[in-house]
Amino acid sequence: MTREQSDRVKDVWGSRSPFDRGGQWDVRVDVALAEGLSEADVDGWVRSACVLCSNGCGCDIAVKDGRMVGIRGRADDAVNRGRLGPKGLYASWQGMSAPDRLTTPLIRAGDDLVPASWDDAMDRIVQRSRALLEETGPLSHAFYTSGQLFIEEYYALAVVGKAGVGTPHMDGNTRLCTATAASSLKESFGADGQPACYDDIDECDALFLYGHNMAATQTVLWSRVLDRLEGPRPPRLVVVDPRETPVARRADVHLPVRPGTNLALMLALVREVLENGWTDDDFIAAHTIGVDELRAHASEWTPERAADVCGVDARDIRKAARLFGTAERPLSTVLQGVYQSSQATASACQVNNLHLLRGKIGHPGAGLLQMNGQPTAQNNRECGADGDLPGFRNWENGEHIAELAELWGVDPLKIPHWADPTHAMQLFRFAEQGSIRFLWISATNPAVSLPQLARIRDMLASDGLFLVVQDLYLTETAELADVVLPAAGWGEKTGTFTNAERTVHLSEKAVDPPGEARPDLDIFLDYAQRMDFRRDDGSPLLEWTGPEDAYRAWQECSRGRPCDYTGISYDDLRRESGIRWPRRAGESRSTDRLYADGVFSSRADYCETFGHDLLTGAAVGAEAFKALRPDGRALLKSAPYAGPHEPPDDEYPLRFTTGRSVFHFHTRTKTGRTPELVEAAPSVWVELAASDAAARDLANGDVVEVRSRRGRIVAPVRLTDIAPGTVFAPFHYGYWDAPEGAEQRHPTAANELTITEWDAVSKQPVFKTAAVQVVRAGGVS
Ligand SMILES: Nc1nc2c(c(=O)[nH]1)N[C@H]1C(S)=C(S)[C@@H](COP(=O)(O)OP(=O)(O)OC[C@H]3O[C@@H](n4cnc5c(=O)[nH]c(N)nc54)[C@H](O)[C@@H]3O)O[C@H]1N2
Ligand SMILES: Nc1nc2c(c(=O)[nH]1)N[C@H]1C(S)=C(S)[C@@H](COP(=O)(O)OP(=O)(O)OC[C@H]3O[C@@H](n4cnc5c(=O)[nH]c(N)nc54)[C@H](O)[C@@H]3O)O[C@H]1N2
Ligand code: SF4
Ligand SMILES: [Mo]
Repeated sequence: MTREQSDRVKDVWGSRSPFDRGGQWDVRVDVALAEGLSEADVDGWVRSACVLCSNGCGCDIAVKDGRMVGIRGRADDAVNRGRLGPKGLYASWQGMSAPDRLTTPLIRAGDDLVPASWDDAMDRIVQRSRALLEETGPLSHAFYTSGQLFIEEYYALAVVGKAGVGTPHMDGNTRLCTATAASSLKESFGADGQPACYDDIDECDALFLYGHNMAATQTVLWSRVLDRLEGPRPPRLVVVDPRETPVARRADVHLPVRPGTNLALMLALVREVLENGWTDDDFIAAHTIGVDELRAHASEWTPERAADVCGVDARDIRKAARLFGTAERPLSTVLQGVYQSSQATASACQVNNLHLLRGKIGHPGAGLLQMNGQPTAQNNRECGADGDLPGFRNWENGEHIAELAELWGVDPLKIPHWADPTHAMQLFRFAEQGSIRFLWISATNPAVSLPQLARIRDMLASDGLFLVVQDLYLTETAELADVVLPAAGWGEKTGTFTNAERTVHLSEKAVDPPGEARPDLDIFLDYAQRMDFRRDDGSPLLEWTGPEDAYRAWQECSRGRPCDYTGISYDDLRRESGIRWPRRAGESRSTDRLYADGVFSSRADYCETFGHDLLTGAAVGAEAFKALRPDGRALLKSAPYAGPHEPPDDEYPLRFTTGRSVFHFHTRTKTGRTPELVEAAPSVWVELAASDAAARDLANGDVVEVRSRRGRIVAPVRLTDIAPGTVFAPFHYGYWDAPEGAEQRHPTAANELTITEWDAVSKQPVFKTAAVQVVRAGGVS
């Protein structure tokens, strides 16, 4: 075991510990402490896991004099074996401790937000909420939450929204993040839930990254991959990304597809596997349905045709297909380059199809990860504070609704299930049209993260909308609120969450929150109490006194469902650093890989959805689904290629795509308050290919204006090996720390440019393809 207090800005992935296939990944404990402190100075270490991406690295928080003063990776944690990346090491604790945290509620007084007591702030909320419920009913209310709260908080919010208020207008930024991960798993396998696990990185002989820049976005997982790549018998690596990312640089085959063309490539890969007979016909016959339709969809997609559409070499498509088709243990991961691009669910489902065609699922090294991004996105999907129902229940299945009604002690008719749940973009549209008049936003910053920002800002600021924002900081969104509620965050409250491969961690309270800030759970429970929400027998709807009560209620809700938590208690989580679900009551081991027996979650009485047409999003419906008789078989689903929503043209000739930088998390509320990371990536830039720059007489560092039909940003150019015709900007740079007035002169948020479109099935917005023009910025420096 090594111990590193090294520089995770200069050395993002840390030292190598190469290992062989099937070997053990070594321990390396990364530590960071406030300047001048050593580990001996620390008063105590408190068990937690990092909440700055979906990897969920186990850690301990260093506490001294009642303050967080550092962090240390947990050597015994299966996810990271002690390692932490730049955000975990520097931003997790420093990002919570900035002097400008919200410390009291704020209420609107004209143009200003002024401090108020909790009673005053909650009274305002409850008065408005009551009046609207009486006047117009539950459809006036909406809740828009996060992928960054804890299980306990989501479950409370789900019960409040669905059984207290009774509104279908509930979603989260998980819609922007992993709605397609959920959709593709549901469409192919019948329910959400990650089939593979991280041990498969240790076991695989080929690794496919589809639109996933793991080196920047899950740095610790990439360390694990690097240690395989540098050990004996390394896996072959295939990367699909229009940019020459650090993962692309390590690839055996890099396919720099044009943004928005994934499905064409995926259909070509499917076709190659079918044509070359790389299929497991027994598995297909016993465990899948739909192979003939899939064959028909793929048949016209020769590598040459896909190469033409995607702008890549047909030989590389063949090479990638052969690597997949002949691998013993292929592992695939999929992320935003697919989920936020065109035909997201249809493209992601082709990854599932590739694995199903070869029977490569549920076995060591052979499987797939429809990845998550946010640390607790999985839990929002499980608990149903987004459009889903808790426990992966199916809103079209009356029995499932009855189970929830029983758990919550309310009439089944109270629980909205008469139509599709409202997805985020629709929810904001209803607010714009004025039918939603009460919007409660928690732990997300839509004024920077939603597409077409000018429109979103107008919507949030509109007089007819009562806006509650619950955050750590006065964000761009909070500034537009009628009531701002100061939340306690990571390290200041206790709760559980689940990473991208189903591993659950407990994060314990280490310090008190600043001022009067309160845990999100307490705030939701307080609202329920003040609203006097009750069960049908007259008792209070929620009688939980703290997180462990809420967690126990959630365990009960998960019983018998795919995400069964009944065998994972707080005490278990204090004993074991990270436990995978499902672990049922009485079990002492978890199920590491789902579907090892080839039995999927597609039984009609068990599945989470009856599915959709992948081109139009039209629901299949109970009767048609039952007629297919999936009965535990996986569904090989597909759709014809349709291309990007806004293809380039003469006026807007370039394809605009967006994403992340290794040093910042989203709208930078934490990383932008972390000195090491601000210094590493202080301001916005745009990436351009040399040929596109030359055509515009632009050099590295020249300041340009990028314009779309919806807005503009101003930024210096960075020349990179991005696919020609494509422009990339990071989406981290909003306006909370911009100098006064700069917002108008120097707009920097990528979402000024992005388009209001979404995937037909998952309803995930399309952040990764739009048409733009790039010109030298005139008069701006
Ligand atoms: N440092 C850092 N890490 C993070 C986060 C962060 O903000 N910062 N956020 C976390 C969250 S919530 C998420 S969701 C994940 C996201 O993690 P990733 O999905 O890895 O990150 P992105 O940069 O959004 O997108 C990945 C890649 O998609 C490529 N791409 C763009 N268009 C296309 C296309 O049409 N097809 C294909 N195949 N690729 C395309 C981009 O060039 C980019 O390199 O990261 C998590 N980790
Ligand atoms: N152009 C473009 N846009 C994108 C993307 C992209 O790739 N390109 N990616 C999309 C994706 S994948 C995502 S996940 C979203 C992210 O978008 P957002 O969710 O808007 O981004 P964050 O900055 O993470 O916002 C989280 C907020 O929660 C607050 N917070 C943190 N912890 C707590 C807590 O415990 N309690 C409370 N109440 N508040 C807390 C933080 O201070 C912060 O303001 O952006 C999406 N938008
Ligand atoms: S990889 Fe993700 S979870 Fe791990 S330390 Fe980095 S940001 Fe945190
Ligand atoms: Mo995300």
